This record gives sequence, structure tokens and C-alpha cells, in this order.
Amino acid sequence: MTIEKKQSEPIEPIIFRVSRIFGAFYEIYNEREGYNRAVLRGKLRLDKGDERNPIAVGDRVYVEKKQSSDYTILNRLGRDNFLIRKSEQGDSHVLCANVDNVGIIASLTDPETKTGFIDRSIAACYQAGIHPIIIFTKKDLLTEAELNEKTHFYEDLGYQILPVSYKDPISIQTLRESLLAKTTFFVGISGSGKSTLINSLFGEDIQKVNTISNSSKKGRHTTTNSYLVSIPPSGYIIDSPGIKEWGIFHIPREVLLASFPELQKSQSICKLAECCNLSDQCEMLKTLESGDLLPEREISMHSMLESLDRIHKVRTGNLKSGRFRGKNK
Ligand SMILES: Nc1nc2c(ncn2[C@@H]2O[C@H](COP(=O)(O)OP(=O)(O)O)[C@@H](O)[C@H]2O)c(=O)[nH]1
Ligand SMILES: [Mg+2]
Repeated sequence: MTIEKKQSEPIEPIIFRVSRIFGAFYEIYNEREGYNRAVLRGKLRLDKGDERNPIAVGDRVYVEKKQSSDYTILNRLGRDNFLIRKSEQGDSHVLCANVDNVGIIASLTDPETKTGFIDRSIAACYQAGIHPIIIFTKKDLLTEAELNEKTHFYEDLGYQILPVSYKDPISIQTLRESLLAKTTFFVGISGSGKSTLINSLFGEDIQKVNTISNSSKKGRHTTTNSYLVSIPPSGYIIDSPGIKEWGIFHIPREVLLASFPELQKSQSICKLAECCNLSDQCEMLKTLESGDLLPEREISMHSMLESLDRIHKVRTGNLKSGRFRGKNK
């Protein structure tokens, strides 16, 4: 892409990735120029339409650098994928864009991350077509037998799992190798050991290193606290604020069911060419009700399906009017 400036002076825009958002300011990163601060071109600001923010952390953007070393974001490149979280109130939020993996940070103990959190995160990954890696933290606090019991549950379902401890450098190295040359979104409940893990991967305290972020912090205007950081020797991590639960209200019911490997098998034997939208012929529903799933799995799926029912009640109040946006007044 070439942008014409005063007709005679073409400018080659540079591609950066958005590493952090502070209200109207964007922190952008590329390997050659490091972290820099940018603003959005005026027109792009107006074009944003329905989206609360047209740019998410992880987006690739065309940037113009003026002589004064001010950076302006001209355009956003198309996204490979993106992850969103939708709350019960109908607020949806693009968490990040262009990611290869989601690292689900699940602490084995102190506090133990509930399987409900892991399963909701996996469902969100499934919907977005992004590979989940379950990173079990604090493995040093468990015996070998306890560790095996907890991790085999997900491993047997076919998921990639990585048990780690910041006290075990080999486990950190193994994790580093699986993240090589990839962009990985880290999600976890607070206290799960996410910051400790990122610092271990980075080699020092990331919050202190990311100086641009600190100098341009705009407190009240911050729309998202996620940030992208380049991890040596290659690859990126996007850290997200600790959350209680991944809101899955944007996920269609049949996609939620298909996010369970046990139910995917039933989906593949379904005789209908198109999804039946869960008619009584739905093979996935039949399997769910047949009692063939492990009890924990069945409880988890029913809990997720019940969450979807809750949003339908909210929707009757007409989300478009904005009545249920923001705070639940
Ligand atoms: N024993 C042990 N404690 C850990 C480990 N990782 C984190 N912690 C502790 O768990 C607490 C929460 O960690 P933190 O990284 O702040 O969690 P975050 O809220 O997910 O960012 C801190 O007291 C850490 O020292 C681990 O691998 N082993
Ligand atoms: Mg933290």
C-alpha cells in the first residue's frame, strides 16, 4: 500500500502490531522500531461504526511516521482471527486479534482453577478457531500422583497440556519452546500465576521493562488492560487482566456443544448435511443426555448451556436500545 502525500511525496507505511491501548492513544510495536506511541488517523476514528473500538491488541496496522516522530495509524490490516468475550449485559469486547494459541493459565491449587473456567475458555477458542494450550501452574505444590490425576483428565480428552512451575526452569523452557514464533493470548483467573509465568518467560519483570506503557498511562481512559509483548527469542504473548469467567454469550448453542471432543464424535455421525439447530434428531444432544459423558463433563456442559439461557432473558429487554449496555442499571 502506498499513501500519496501532497501528490509528489509517496510514503511507504510501516506495519506495526498494536501492543496496548490507552483510550485515544495506541502503543505499537515492531522489531525494528520497538515500542512507540501512536494516534488514529481522524477518518479511521469516525469510521468505527458499531464497534466500541476499531482496533484491538494484536491488530496489525499500517502506520505513517512523520518527521516529528509522531506515529499515525492509517489503517488496520484484515484479521486472521479474534477473540471476544460477551457479558450477560450484552457488552462484547474484542480481547485480541491475530493469535495462534490461547494459553489457558490454570492453577492446580492455591487457588485451584475450576474446570468450568477451563471449559468456557476452550469453547471460546473453538468458536474462534484458535488452538488452546492448558498451562497448569504451581505444579511444585502437588505430589506427582495428584499432578497426574489432574492433568490426565484434559490430556485424555485430547488437549495439549503443559504443567509448569516458576521454580522448575525445565518446565519454563518447554513452555517457551511451544510458544516459539507464535502469538499466544494468556488468560487466567487472578492469582493463577499468570504474571509470574510471563516474567519467567521474559526473564525479568515485564511491567518495569515496558516503559512506554508506563509513561503514557492514561488511567481513567484505559479501555483495556491487555498488552502484547515480544518474548525472546521469538514470538509474542498477549497478557489479559485476570478475569473471573470467560463470557460465552456470543457462542451459538451448537458450537458450544461441538467444543466438547466427546460430542464432536456424535456430530460427525449425524446424518443431516446441515446443522439441525439442535432438533430432537441432534446426535450431540442425544449423547449429552445418554449419560455417556463423565459426570464432571456433563455438569460443565449443562452449566454453560444454562448461561446461554440467561442472555435470552436479558435480550427481551432489547439490547439495541442500550438499556442493558454498560452497568446493569
Ligand atoms: N508455589 C508456586 N507459587 C506460584 C507459582 N506461580 C505463581 N505463584 C504464586 O501465586 C501468587 C499469584 O501469582 P501472580 O503471578 O501474581 O498471579 P496472577 O494474578 O495470575 O498474575 C503469587 O504469590 C506467586 O508467587 C508457582 O509456580 N509455584
Ligand atoms: Mg497478574
